[in-house]
Parts: sequence; structure tokens; C-alpha cells
Amino acid sequence: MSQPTPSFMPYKAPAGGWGSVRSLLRHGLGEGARTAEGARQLQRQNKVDGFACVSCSWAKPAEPHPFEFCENGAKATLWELDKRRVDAGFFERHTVSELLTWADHDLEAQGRLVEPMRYDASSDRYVGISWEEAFAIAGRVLRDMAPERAVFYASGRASLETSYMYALLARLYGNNNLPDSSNMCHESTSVGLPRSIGVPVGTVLLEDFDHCDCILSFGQNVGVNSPRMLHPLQEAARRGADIFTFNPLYERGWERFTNPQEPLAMATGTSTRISNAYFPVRAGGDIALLQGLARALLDLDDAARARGDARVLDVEFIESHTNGFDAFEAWLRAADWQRIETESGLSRDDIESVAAVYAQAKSTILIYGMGLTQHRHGVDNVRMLCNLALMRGNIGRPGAGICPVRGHSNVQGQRTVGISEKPELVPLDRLSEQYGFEPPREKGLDTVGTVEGILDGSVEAFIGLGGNFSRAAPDTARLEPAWRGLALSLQVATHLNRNHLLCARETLLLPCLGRIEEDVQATGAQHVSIEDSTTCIHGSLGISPPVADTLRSEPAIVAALAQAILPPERAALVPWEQWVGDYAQVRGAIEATYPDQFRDFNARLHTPGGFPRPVAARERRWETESGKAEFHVPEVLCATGFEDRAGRYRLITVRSNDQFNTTVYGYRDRFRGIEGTRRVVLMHEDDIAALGLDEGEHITLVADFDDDPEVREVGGLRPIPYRIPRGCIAAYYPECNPLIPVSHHAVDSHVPAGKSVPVRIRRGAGAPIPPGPAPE
Ligand SMILES: Nc1nc2c(c(=O)[nH]1)N[C@H]1C(S)=C(S)[C@@H](COP(=O)(O)OP(=O)(O)OC[C@H]3O[C@@H](n4cnc5c(=O)[nH]c(N)nc54)[C@H](O)[C@@H]3O)O[C@H]1N2
Ligand SMILES: Nc1nc2c(c(=O)[nH]1)N[C@H]1C(S)=C(S)[C@@H](COP(=O)(O)OP(=O)(O)OC[C@H]3O[C@@H](n4cnc5c(=O)[nH]c(N)nc54)[C@H](O)[C@@H]3O)O[C@H]1N2
Ligand SMILES: [Mo]
Repeated sequence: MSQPTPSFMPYKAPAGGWGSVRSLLRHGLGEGARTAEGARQLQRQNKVDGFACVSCSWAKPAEPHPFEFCENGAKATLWELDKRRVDAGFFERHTVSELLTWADHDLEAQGRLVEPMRYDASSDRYVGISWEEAFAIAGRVLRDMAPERAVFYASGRASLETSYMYALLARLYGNNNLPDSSNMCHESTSVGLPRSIGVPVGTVLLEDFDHCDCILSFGQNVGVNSPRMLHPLQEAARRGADIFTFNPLYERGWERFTNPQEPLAMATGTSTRISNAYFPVRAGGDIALLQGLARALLDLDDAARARGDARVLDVEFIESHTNGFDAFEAWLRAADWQRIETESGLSRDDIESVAAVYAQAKSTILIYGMGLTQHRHGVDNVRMLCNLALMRGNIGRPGAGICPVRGHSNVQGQRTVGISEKPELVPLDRLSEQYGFEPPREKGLDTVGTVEGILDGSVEAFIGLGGNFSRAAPDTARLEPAWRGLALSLQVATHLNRNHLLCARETLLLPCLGRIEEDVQATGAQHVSIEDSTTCIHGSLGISPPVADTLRSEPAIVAALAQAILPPERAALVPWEQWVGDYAQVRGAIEATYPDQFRDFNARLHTPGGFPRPVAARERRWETESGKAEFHVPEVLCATGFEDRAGRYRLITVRSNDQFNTTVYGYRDRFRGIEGTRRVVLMHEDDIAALGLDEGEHITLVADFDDDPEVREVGGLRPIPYRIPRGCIAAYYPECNPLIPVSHHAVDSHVPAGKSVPVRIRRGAGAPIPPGPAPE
């Protein structure tokens, strides 16, 4: 369980290159993954006859590279193929109390869960039970419960088939309590985009990258979180497209990239620069930045008009396709450059220089990630981005559009097929007709509602289809003890995590097949499907032998759960067993519920590059109330939702290059030059000096909310000098989640505001971050 000695060295190499190959070898060899098997499987990743990567949701090209995977996708594959097992014997050796002292990495690194387990309070251990017993227990607890007291969470990895069945199960059970990891992620997109452009998803297809001449990126870490996207970016950069990045941290992927697929570049050590220029906007400064860009564009348009030159604004588009431009223009004309500079942390010159390029560009793609969505005013961030696109008609034509980069490999697809707490987004009437029942019409609980419900006792049962909810959600220190008051905690999972150790009155842990594994049912090997970030649907076939023959597939588990917890006459409305025997029938049912989205689903399942779902905004049809795309005037210029004051910092919680969300593969955040520890705070050197902190000194972060009665602290951290704007600091998620109260979330979308948390810095180690070994 020991961690390597920490070291901190600026990383000079580009993203990709030999560093990624070395990092991979280390993972393949170091973790007991079957390397020959691993190598065989990696070649089938993201191919028509193979499986869709379980890591990120980036698009998969129709003509894949020989190795269509990246360092982090390969890590995720090897992690899933780990041959070590967490079985009843493991739990005989370790009590739950002991495991609660382990770090996230150490829990998951024990290997795959292989047996159904139930927590036994008298011995403080998980003990093996049969699948039948497990479902019978779930049935006993859930049949007697008021339906609104149970929650059905999904983490974003499960296939379209499983997700459709799961959402149907919740509605047959009697609620819309279907929170999804999306609630902590791109929900600001799902709320903001429909208001602005009438669709909840991005409008860009992979081929648009071949036609754009400008790319603007905001708050997304491509080299770590969607590395395969570096291929189209590299090609765009080589064609001479202008690329500008706005991010408080210098993320290597947006700076330089060496494509490991190019032998010459690897041999000579040459790399492609990705961004022409990089602008360290303050955390929460994007509304002001985007106002500056929009205002500068307006000024350029005024000048062009005065000269009698071609207009900079796409006047025709604005007139025929949009609403609300006059109010937006008035707001821009009233803008105060001094405030824009203060709030964004960027100079007027810099902002105007980008606007000048944007004004000339024919087709621009606007990319963004968690840096925009996870703020108090995350929805305004997203809508400001739309405003900038609309001013030049950069939606609904080749090479242009909005490109939110989603997280989990099927998180977008889960929403598409009904996993949503918002009944208005689901065709309930059609479900009612198709299955002959009256679906619940009340709004369900999202992530924030679920946390609140667990805290106040109104939620009594939590069913988790993957994920690590208590670790990913905010307010960890309050949520963990409250979890123990639940009547049932039932988790379907591949690896042991801390959420599984929070034991309720009944606690069940059900191990499932991963997507890479063969899934053989009555009619033979089953295909599943997922939707990528660009709304393309891909088939996926697991090809690796399952790590244990005791595992069940996710559809089989959901079907058995349905039969156990629903009254028999309700369960009988759905042919669960036939569906489990033949997933093509589930796809048929999905097509019946969503005929426009999934036309000829089974026939098109293995379309190279996936088949795109129709997206109205892509065709310049606007499914908003007004029938037009809407310009939006935000109410605030600063997205954080709190005031600046002396001693208060804006904490950004980020991922390292060695984790997938709460799955910590290791302690090497290569691009940031941080090795051997995650207990760090990245700070501007002048902030470190101003506080008089010494190298190696320990500090504690203390949440600094007004009117918050709770004391929230995370200690045992070390300050590291880093290129980051003054007043902003960064540290790792999920370790810092105890600092975030559940109430600190985005307006309207409820995404926890993990990218701007107000904190103070106190000298001294304080209480070390629970859990894990003592700080070095
Ligand atoms: N290897 C790997 N891949 C992943 C994941 C993983 O953990 N590991 N997670 C998956 C998931 S679920 C998701 S949602 C995505 C997440 O992928 P990203 O959207 O890239 O999310 P983060 O890593 O949280 O970081 C977002 C970036 O926003 C920047 N940022 C922070 N605050 C601001 C701000 O106010 N303004 C601007 N302009 N930038 C800001 C940060 O410096 C950081 O570079 O990746 C997915 N892919
Ligand atoms: N402070 C802060 N908090 C954040 C974020 C942040 O940037 N900052 N990011 C947020 C975001 S974007 C997200 S998406 C959430 C992530 O929240 P979650 O999706 O809940 O968390 P993960 O870490 O992805 O879940 C990992 C677990 O999923 C299980 N698992 C893996 N593969 C499978 C599978 O195929 N099937 C099943 N059934 N289980 C599987 C494993 O047991 C593993 O332990 O966290 C959010 N929380
Ligand atoms: Mo996410």
C-alpha cells in the first residue's frame, strides 16, 4: 500500500510520445493484467468488429488508426482485464472497518469483484451469497417501500440496452429518481444548450474537424480526458487552423502533441504545436472573457460597416435564425473593459487579438468541458459560448459548431434512452402505450436531490448501476455517515470502491461483466451499443473471456432485479427473459420508443464511425419555444457565485493523468510533473511567497462559504508552485470533495460547482485527507 516518494518536476515533453508508451508499459506490467491478452484486446478497441473503449466518450472514426486507442483508454482496458479477484476470501482477510482506512487506489487495485456479496454486521465483513438470495433480499426491502424513497443511480458506462431497461425498471417501480453522473458533469450543457439552440447535445461531427479553420477551447483537458481527440486537433493544426485555448492551468495536450502512431515523429522527437496561443483565464472568468470576445467582435463589425467592408457579424443568420440579439447587443455596448479584464484575468489586447482571428475565420468549432459546466453560473457559461457562436452563424454548417466533450463512454446515450429525472424529457406517453402502465409524472431526484434526501432521511434505498456516488458527490463528510442510515444500498460494480464500504441496514454488492468481456446469452454472443460525444451510435462486442464465470451481465442483473422488486403483474409487462436472451430485442424496443432517433437500429448497429442521431440544430432547425436560436444576456459576469476577498482563493478540483474519475490508477500526473502523491495544491509562486510558505510545508484547505455552519477542511496537503493565475489554486478530485457543500451547485442545472470552491489556506497539516496513508 505504500506510495512512491513524491517528486515535483516541470514536464517538458509533449502530450503523447514516448512518455505515454512508457506509462502504458508500466501499467500493463505492474498490475497483473494479462499483457498478451491485453495487447490482443487493445487492437480491437474502437473498431467495427471490436469493443467501444470504456474510458472517454470521444468519437470513433470510420477509418480507425491501426491502434485506435490512447494511453488512458489502454489503462482503462487493462484495469478492466485485471486477472486478480476480490472474492469471499479477500473479505475474510479484511474487515470493512479496515478497508475504510485504505486509499481509493488501493481498494480498486485489488482486482475484479467476482461474487455477489452481502454485508454481515456481526463480523463486519462482506460474505458471499447466491444471486438468488441477493435478489430476494432486494425484493423484500424494496417491495414494501414507498417508491419515491428509492433512487436508481447510473454512472455513465452501462450500454444503451442496459440503460433503457434500467430506466424502465425505475418507472415501473414508480419513480423518476434516475440521477446520473451527468448531473455532476454536463447537466449545465443539457440545460443551457436547449434554451439557446434547442438541443441538449453538441452539433459537431468528427468530419467537421476537417473543415474548420479555427478552434476555440474552454476548460477542457484534452491530453488527459479525451486524448484521441488530439488526432483531429493535430490534423487541424497542421492544416493551419488557428487554435486558442482558455484555461487557468497550462494543460500539455493543448500545447504540444507527439502522435505515438507516427514512427518518424516518435524517432525524431518532433511534436506538433496544438494551440497558437494559450490564455490563463481565471477560474470562473469565462462569462467576462466571452463578453470581451463578443464585444470585440461587435467593434470589428462597427469598423467594417464604417469602411463599407463585408460585415463581421453574420447578419443574415442573426435575422432569420435568432431571437434576442438587440438586448444582447445593448448589453455588449454597455460592457466595461476594466471589469472584463479584472474578472477574466486577461488583457483587452489579448482578447481583441483572438476576436480578430475569430472574425476572419470561416468555420469555427467551440470546444468545452468541466471548466465551464462545474460553476455556480455554469449554465450562463454555456449560453455565453452559444452567443459567440451565433454571432457568426457558427452552427449548422460544415466545419462549425458547439462541441461539449462528454465524460463517461455512454453518459450521453444513457440520457437519450430515458435515464433522466426530468419526466418532460422522456416520451412517457409512448412508454405507457408500449408497456401498458401509467408511468410516474412527478419530477425525480437528481444528484443534489439524492444527496439531500440521504442527508434528511427521505431517501431510504440507493441502487447504483456502476459508479462511486458517495465519493463523486459533494459533501463527503456528511454524506458518509448518513449513508449508513439507508435501508438498502445495492451496488452493481466491477471494482471495489469506498462507496461499497458505507454499509446500510442491507448492503449488497453485485459483480458484473465489463464491456470488454464476452457476454454469451441464450442466442449467443451479445452486442451492445453506446453513443459518443458527437451523437454517433456504435455497436460494441466484448471479446475477452470473462474474468470469472460467476459474473452476470448488466442486462441480466437489471432484469432479475425487476422481477424481484416489481409486483408480478407489473414485471410481466416486459419480456425480461427474452430481452436478456437477445439484446437485439431490447434495441427493437428502444427503436419503438424513439423511432426518429433509432431508425433501423439493429441494421445500422455496426456502421463504421457510428450512425449519427438526428440533431435539429445541425440542420438549423431550432426546437426552442420561439422556434429560433436564442441570444442570452447573463445576469452576472463572474461564474463563481461568491465575492473575492483577501485570503479567499478559488479552488479548482481536477483529474490527474493517472485516474478515471474516482478510479485512481496510480500517483503519476505526468504532464503536470507531479509524482508519488496526490496531496498537493497547485499555486502561483507569488501566492506561495505571499503566505510565506516553505517547500514541503503542510497546509490545510478550509472551505470559506458565508452562512455555512459546517466546518469543512482537507489537510495534509503540500503547496506546489505552478503556472496558474494568482488567487486560483488547484487540487485533486475526489479528495477535495469534503470541501464542497451540496448547496454549492450550478443554478438550474444543479451541477456541483467543483471548479470554483471558495477556500482559505491554513498552515499546518490539520486532519489528513481521509482516507489513506498518513501524509509524507
Ligand atoms: N483519463 C481520463 N479520462 C476521462 C476522465 C478521467 O477522469 N480520466 N473523466 C471522464 C469524465 S466523466 C469527464 S466529465 C471528462 C472530464 O474532462 P474535462 O472536461 O477536461 O474535466 P477536468 O479534468 O475536470 O478539467 C477541466 C479543465 O477545466 C479547467 N478549468 C477549471 N476551471 C476553469 C474555468 O473557470 N474556466 C476555464 N476556461 N477552464 C477551467 C481545468 O484547468 C481543466 O483543465 O473526462 C472524461 N475522460
Ligand atoms: N470535486 C469534483 N467532483 C466531481 C467531479 C469533479 O471534476 N470535481 N467530476 C464529476 C463528474 S464529471 C463525474 S462523471 C462523476 C463521476 O462519478 P461516478 O461515475 O459515480 O464515478 P466513477 O469514478 O466513474 O465510478 C467508478 C466505479 O464504477 C464501477 N464500474 C466501472 N466500470 C463498470 C461497469 O462496466 N459496470 C458497472 N456496473 N460498474 C462499473 C467501478 O466499481 C468503479 O469503482 O464525478 C463528479 N464529481
Ligand atoms: Mo463526467
